[in-house]
Amino acid sequence: MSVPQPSPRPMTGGDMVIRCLEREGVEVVYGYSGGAAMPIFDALVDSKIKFVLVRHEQGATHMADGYARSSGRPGVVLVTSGPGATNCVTGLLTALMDSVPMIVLTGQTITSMLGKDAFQEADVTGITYPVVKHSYLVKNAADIPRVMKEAFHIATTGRPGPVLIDLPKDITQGPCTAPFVDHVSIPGYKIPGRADPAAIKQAAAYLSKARKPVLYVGNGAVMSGAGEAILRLAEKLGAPIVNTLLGKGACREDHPLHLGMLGMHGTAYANKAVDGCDLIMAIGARWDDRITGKLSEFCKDAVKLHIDVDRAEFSKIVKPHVSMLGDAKLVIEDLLPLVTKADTGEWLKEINAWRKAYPLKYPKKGGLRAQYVLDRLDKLGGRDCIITTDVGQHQMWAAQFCLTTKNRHWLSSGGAGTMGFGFPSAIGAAMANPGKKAWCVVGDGGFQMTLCELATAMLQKVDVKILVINNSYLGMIRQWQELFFDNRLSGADLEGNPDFVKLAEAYGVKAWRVKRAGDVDKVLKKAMEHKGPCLVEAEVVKEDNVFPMIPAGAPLSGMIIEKPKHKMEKPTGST
Ligand SMILES: Cc1ncc(C[n+]2csc(CCOP(=O)(O)OP(=O)(O)O)c2C)c(N)n1
Repeated sequence: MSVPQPSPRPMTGGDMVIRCLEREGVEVVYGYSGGAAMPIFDALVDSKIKFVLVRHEQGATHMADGYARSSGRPGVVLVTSGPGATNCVTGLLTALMDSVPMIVLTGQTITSMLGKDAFQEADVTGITYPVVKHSYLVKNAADIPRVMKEAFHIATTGRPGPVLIDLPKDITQGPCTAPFVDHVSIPGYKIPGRADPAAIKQAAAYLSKARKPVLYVGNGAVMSGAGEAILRLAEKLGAPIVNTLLGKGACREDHPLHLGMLGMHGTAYANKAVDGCDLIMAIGARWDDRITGKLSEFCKDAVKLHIDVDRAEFSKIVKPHVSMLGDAKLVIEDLLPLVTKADTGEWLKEINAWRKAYPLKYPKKGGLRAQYVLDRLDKLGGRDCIITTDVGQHQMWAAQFCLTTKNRHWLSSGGAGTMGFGFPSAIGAAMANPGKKAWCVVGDGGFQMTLCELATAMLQKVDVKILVINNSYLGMIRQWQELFFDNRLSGADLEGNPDFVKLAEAYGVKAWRVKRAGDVDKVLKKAMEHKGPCLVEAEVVKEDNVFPMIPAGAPLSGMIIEKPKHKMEKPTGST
C-alpha cells in the first residue's frame, strides 16, 4: 500500500525549526510528543533527522546529554508544553552543572493564551531560568531562524550549556517565510580563546619554580581536548596529575604520572599529593566542595593557578595567584614553551611511597564485591568502551576501578549528582558513537528511576550493557547513616526491588545474574559479545562502604582510608 505524499504547502514555523536543525547537522532528536508540539512533530515527518520516542522526558534529556558528552556535538530534545517541559528540568540542571551543550525545544500554548492558564500551559522559561545557559520564548515566526542559530552558538561555545527554546503552537503552525540566518551577532557574548600572555608568563614562572607541583584536571580539559598537551606539560615539569570525577579521560589514567581521582572518594595518594603540594594548577576545574573539603585548610600554603573558560569561576571559591581565562588546550600549549623543568625528583619519590603504602583495596571475603566486578570490567575491555554511571557507591567504585584512557569515554553526573542519569545517557552515547559499546554502571536505586528506557534501548538496538550493582540498598545513603548517624537507617532499604533479569527480559532485553566472583568473567564476557542491549545484575555484598573517604567539610588530612573504630562526627559540608 503506498502512503499518500503530503501536498506541497507553505513553510510553517515548525518546518523552519526542523530545517534549522538540519542545517546545524543534527542527526537525532530525543523526545516525547504532545498537543502544543504537534506542528514540529508534523514537520519531522519530512525530515531525515531520526526521532527517538523515549518513555519519559527526563530520559530524553539524559540521552541528549550522553550524546553530547560523548561526542562534543549538541544533544537535541523535543517535548510538549506543561508537564512535558517540566519533566526536563532535572535534565537541564544536570547538563548546566556539568557544562553540556544541549538544545531543548518545548511546545507552548498559543501566544494569545499565554498567561491565561491555558491547557498544559506552564511558564517554562520562568521555571527553567536558573537551569539554562540561555532561553528564548519565540513570539514571532520570523525570529525562528535567528533564535535557532543563536541557540546552537550559545550552547556549544565558551562554557557550553543547555539552551531552551519555548515555541508557542500558533508560531510553529503558522507560516514562516523568514530567510535562514548564517551568522550570529550577540553583543557582549565573547568566547575566550588564548589567555593573556602576561598571565601565562607569570604562571610559567611559578610552575618552573615549584618543587611539589600538582596538575588538577577537570571537565574543561575534557571539553577542550587538552589531554595530550597536559601530559606533555606534566612530563616536562615532572608534575603528577590528578583528575576530578568529570575530568576522567582527559589524560590517560594509566600514565605513570597519573594519580587517579582526587576528592571525597579519590585515591589516598592523589589526596595526599594535593594536601602536600606547593603548587596546584586547576585546568578546567572549579575547586568544587567535593574536591576541597574544608576550604580554609585546602592547599593553605600552595600557589594556586587557575585556567578556565568561564571568568565567573575565578575567585568564586579559591582566589588564585594567577588566573588564565581561555580554552584549556590553548592555554597549556602557550605555557609549554615557557616552563623549565624543576627538580621534582624527591616529590615523585614521596608520592610513589604513598602509592605503595595506600593502594585502592577492598575486602576479598564475604561475598561478591562491586569493586571486584568493576575491576574485572576494567580488565576485560572496559577501557575501550564508553562507561556511564549513575549516582551512589557504584559510581565512586567505577571511578576508582575503571580507569579511563580515552577522552569523552567517561560520563557521570557530577555537579547535580542526578540519579537516573546513567542508563539513558548510555543510550545517547552509544547512538553518538556507532561501533562503540557503552557500559552503564548503575545502582538498583537509580536504575529504577529511568528503567522505562529499556524499551528505547531495545527499539534502537543500541550496544548498551547495563551493569546493575544490586546491594538492595540506597547504598551511599546507608553508608552515611552507618558512619555518621549511628547506623540509624532511614529511607535506605530498597525493599520491593523487582527481579531485574525478568524485568529486562520482559522488554526483550537479554539478561544474566551473577552472584559469585567465580562467575563474573564468564558473564561479563557474554555481555561484551552480545550484540545490542543487555543487562547484568550483580548481586553484591549488601553492606559495603566506599573508601577512601573525606567526610563532607573535613580537611583533606581528615581522609579515612578504612572503616574507623570510633564514632564519627556528622559531616559539616554542603551535602
Ligand atoms: C534524583 C536523586 N535523588 C536522590 C539522590 C540522593 N542520593 C545520592 S546517592 C543515593 C543512593 C543511590 O542508591 P543506588 O542507586 O542503589 O546506588 P548505590 O549507592 O547503592 O550504589 C541517593 C538516594 C540523588 N543523588 N538523586
